[in-house]
Amino acid sequence: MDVTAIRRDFPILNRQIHGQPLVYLDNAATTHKPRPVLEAMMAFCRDSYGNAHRGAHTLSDEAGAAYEDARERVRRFIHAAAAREIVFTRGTTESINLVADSFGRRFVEAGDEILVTTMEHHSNIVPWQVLGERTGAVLKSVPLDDDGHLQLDQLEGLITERTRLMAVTCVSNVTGVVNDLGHIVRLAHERNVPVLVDGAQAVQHMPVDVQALDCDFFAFSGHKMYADTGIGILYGKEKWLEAMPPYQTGGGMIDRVRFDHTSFAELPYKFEAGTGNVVAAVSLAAAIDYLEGIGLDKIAAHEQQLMAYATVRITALDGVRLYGRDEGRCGALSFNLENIHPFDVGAILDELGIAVRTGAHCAEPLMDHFGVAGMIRASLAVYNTPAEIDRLLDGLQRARAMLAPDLSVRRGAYNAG
Ligand code: C6P
Repeated sequence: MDVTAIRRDFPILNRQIHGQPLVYLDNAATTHKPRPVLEAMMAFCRDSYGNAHRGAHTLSDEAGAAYEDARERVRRFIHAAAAREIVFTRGTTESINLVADSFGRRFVEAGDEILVTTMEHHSNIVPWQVLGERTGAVLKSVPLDDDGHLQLDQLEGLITERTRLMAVTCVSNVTGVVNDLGHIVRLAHERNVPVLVDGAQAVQHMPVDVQALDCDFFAFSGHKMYADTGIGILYGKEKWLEAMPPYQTGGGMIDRVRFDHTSFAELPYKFEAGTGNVVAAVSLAAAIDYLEGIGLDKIAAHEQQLMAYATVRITALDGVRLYGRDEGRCGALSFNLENIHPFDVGAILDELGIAVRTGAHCAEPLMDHFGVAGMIRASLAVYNTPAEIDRLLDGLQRARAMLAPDLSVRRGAYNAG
């Protein structure tokens, strides 16, 4: 894989930040867009823009065709059986809210249980909690070991005859831990419990096959995989989506409207009320083309190599605490420097042109598990390089020298960087 050529596809990587070349290591928050994605959005807006599935004219037809073409590319990308199973949403958060609301109204009652894990992003906790408040269902959570990995030996005991659904992330947005979804789905299905997978931190890093995985729902966002914001996907097995009531109502999701009764459109339109984000859908199709053009396997190999390098270098820092075990870490790597607040490190790194995320990463139960208020997170994409990891390390050494000089002097690293 030619990373130099790939970097040329991303105009924003030429930005200077505070007079320094940008090092962008906040890809788990959102990724940047390559030229083919920017150009596809521009070409659609310039030449074919219209409201999808709404008009009798050519531009509306072209917009509708672009929207459905994007749906079909998403279907192929995650290997779903049918385009009917691909619902456009605003993002992972809306996809999960859709299931919590709609599945919840049809299948969840007081005393039932929803099972999540302690490493989930807030978007895969709060919708279930709110469902519990509305219905009287109970939220349970698979605990973590000291390294922040799932205690899978507890899973069997946590799935009961009242468990209505299990919701679990494929990859942690904090530690980069990749969960053993094959095992989880098998165990849940043995007890007739459907599984929702939060794929927000997976699809950009590894090939995904929802049929091989056999999950019941799979959610992800376009903006974390080189497409635009405002587009996400909910994959759901047809048998569930057919049984679930509409999430939002209004234009586009109806079959027939009378004041005494409304019937709803077929899948997937039943779940797509209002005008969809056609421009972002076009960007998603282009992003999928881009990823597939490089090859998900090649991207995964490049990122794994880079992650191994970053892990070795960060581990070698004095007074560093790295979270999660090294094996199989994917995309994100989080750590703290002894006696230094992560926000201060983030501010100094920004002055040096280096973008990382600091804070709780929308995963407060996970922060509580580790007993910290926040962490520094570096997260990788296809365009990152070992030289950028070196810049990060120089920046971290400089931040530590400024913020904890005693520790640095004691360890002889005051002048580093
Ligand atoms: N995590 C991060 O910096 P949305 O905002 O709907 O596109 O994605 C929500 C979401 C759900 N699940 C996981 C595992 C995620 O990582 C995210 C988004 C970003 O970690 C922004 S908080």
